[in-house]
Amino acid sequence: MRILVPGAGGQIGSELISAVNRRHGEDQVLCTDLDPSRIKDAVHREALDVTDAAALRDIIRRYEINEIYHLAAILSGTGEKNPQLAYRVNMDGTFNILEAARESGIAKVFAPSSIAVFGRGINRANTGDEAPLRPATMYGVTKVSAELLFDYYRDRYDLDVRSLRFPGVISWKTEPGGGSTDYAVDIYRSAVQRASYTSFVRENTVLPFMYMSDVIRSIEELMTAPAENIRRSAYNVTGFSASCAEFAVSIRRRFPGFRVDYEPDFRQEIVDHWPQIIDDHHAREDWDWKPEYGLDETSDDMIENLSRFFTTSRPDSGSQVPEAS
Ligand code: NAD
Ligand code: AKB
Repeated sequence: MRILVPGAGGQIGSELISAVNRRHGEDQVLCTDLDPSRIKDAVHREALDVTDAAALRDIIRRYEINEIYHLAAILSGTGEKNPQLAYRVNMDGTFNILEAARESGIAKVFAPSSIAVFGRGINRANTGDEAPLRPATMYGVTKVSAELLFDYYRDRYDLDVRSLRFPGVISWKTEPGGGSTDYAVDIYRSAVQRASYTSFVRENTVLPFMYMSDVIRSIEELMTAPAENIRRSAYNVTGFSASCAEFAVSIRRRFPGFRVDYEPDFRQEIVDHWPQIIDDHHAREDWDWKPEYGLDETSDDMIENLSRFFTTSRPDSGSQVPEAS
């Protein structure tokens, strides 16, 4: 056994598994989560709470793990409802992963960061890698701290840990897990199921996003890049930027009568601190990052796949795809 994927049942994990299986062979991949029954497409799955350092060490030893994709986390929306939980899972969990990796001589670790590392004092219209890291959420605080730990473990222990600051991730296979950019997934799920959607952020709120195919490719490209090309622990990456109104326009190309109403909630204040446009030129220069999906390509793929799944997910079809909330 070689690869461990903690948090495999989540939005990114549920799709990264297939890519990791393809590259390493599914027999070589152990997928874990709090509730492993949520994990699909895995030959080996187990329950693992990443805050339990002893259990993590035991799994790494038993399965002879030598590479980790650490996806277990509490995201920004859930994190602002329960900052103590976000601190525990994101800080203790990440520290436990890095310590276990150091102790066991793990070859490589991937752990995502987020645009939530940014906050006060940035140029939101062009946020580069070196912009100030002064987040306004507990989620952001834990992501900045994780990045500092990545630097420390790289410098002090020569641990090959690599990270990407993802923007809002858009995908159709698994519902998003409590982030403030979840509206950009929910809007598609509503579009294919009903004629309207009520957004929890304002119409003119612009944020950066990435479609899941680009997310998975960026992880693979980062993780297979030669070590000498990796000049920072965490890289900005982005796909495209759009306002909620622009999502609606893109969706109306396929559903002309689709209506969007706006009832901003506590997540509006969170995203008001985040970048609108990300400068990811370091990723482009160091390991040739280039996104493939813009807004309309994302809309077309989301609508096509969700339409197919919601059609086949009627009670008599046996599909697991959940209803849009
Ligand atoms: P998600 O919420 O969908 O999945 C996270 C998984 O972690 C869940 O399956 C959850 O059960 C699991 N988890 C929570 N607490 C745990 C614990 N104590 N022990 C083990 N597992 C636990 O999140 P995601 O969207 O898949 O995010 C994966 C990573 O990518 C996170 O680090 C997140 O911060 C980062 N990220 C995600 C986005 C996005 O838009 N999805 C954007 C930027 C960064
Ligand atoms: C969230 O909204 O919390 C995530 C993220 C941008 O990190 N989607």
